[in-house]
Amino acid sequence: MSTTHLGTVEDLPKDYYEKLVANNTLPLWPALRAVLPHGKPARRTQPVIWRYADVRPDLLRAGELTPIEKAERRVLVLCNPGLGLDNMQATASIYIGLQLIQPGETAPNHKHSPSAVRFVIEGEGGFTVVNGEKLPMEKGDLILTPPGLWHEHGHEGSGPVVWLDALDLPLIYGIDASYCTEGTSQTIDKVVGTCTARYGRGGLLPYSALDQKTHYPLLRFPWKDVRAALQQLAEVSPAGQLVQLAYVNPETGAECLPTLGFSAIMLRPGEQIRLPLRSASSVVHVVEGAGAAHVDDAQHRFSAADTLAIPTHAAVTLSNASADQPAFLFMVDDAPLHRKLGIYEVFD
Ligand code: GTQ
Repeated sequence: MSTTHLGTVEDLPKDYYEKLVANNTLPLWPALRAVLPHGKPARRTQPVIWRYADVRPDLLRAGELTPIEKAERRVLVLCNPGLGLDNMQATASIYIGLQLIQPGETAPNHKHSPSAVRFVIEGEGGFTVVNGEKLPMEKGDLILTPPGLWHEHGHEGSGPVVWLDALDLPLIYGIDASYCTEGTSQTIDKVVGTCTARYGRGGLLPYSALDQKTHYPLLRFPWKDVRAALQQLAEVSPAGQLVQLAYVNPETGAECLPTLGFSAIMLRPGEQIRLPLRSASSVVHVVEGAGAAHVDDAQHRFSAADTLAIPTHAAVTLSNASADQPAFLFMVDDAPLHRKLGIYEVFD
């Protein structure tokens, strides 16, 4: 049974309603259907696309206008218009920014309660230091900066380095739990390549990991490995099956951060494929290739380095525009959060 005729504010005596408000109270029933709509969420998130060709010149200009010392992090935030441009939300739970660092610049050491990752878009010579380990940033690499771990960025190459930041900031800020601590530069106490050497091969772990788990063992996922793994997976996947790899914690096999999930998708030449319709929201970033995305009633053409917001409960079809080259996508979602909350659903 569904109630369709709930009482409104206008049904109530004005003085009664004003007294409720004066006492910091409200009647639920006029607003009940807004917060508990039937069947599926009332989504404010729009399926928007941010084209790299539009954002890149503005980001490079920020490099001229604002010295790094005046920015701490030189970032243009991708804001979903459906969620209010001031709120720094690509989807309701996911923050996305494009960060620029120029040669010789450093983004100082800090740690914070939100979880963050970097996904490298262009440039060579960038690095992030996490937990005393210097992590090289090559195009397409995923670098984790888990909640509460110190991290700082630098650039030893030439030309601009740009990466995509994904954070659970809207969630952590929304529960009044977002804060940051600044620190002096970290002492690097590990050899470059340590965590990928120890944990970077699926199915193999340092023997000691059987008895002693590390909280966040693998902090860098090189794109060259992900791309090769996708191609291998594609070879054994029948046509019509989505070629998608999850980035996981190699010790547990579970998602690598508490709230945000990461995956990579390969669209085979000419492939058109539906994503499972599910409760989670996501952001898709184009690593390589071009194509189109149908998201509910919207359609967007995409090309390399574009970024697309996908609302919760959205029907998504992706297609590769090339008949002879694969396309590669990186996806951030809030599925780990949904799973922890017990609200994760796949509808087909
Ligand atoms: O690089 O640590 O886009 O702390 C927003 C907040 C990047 C970072 C962002 C941050 C960072």
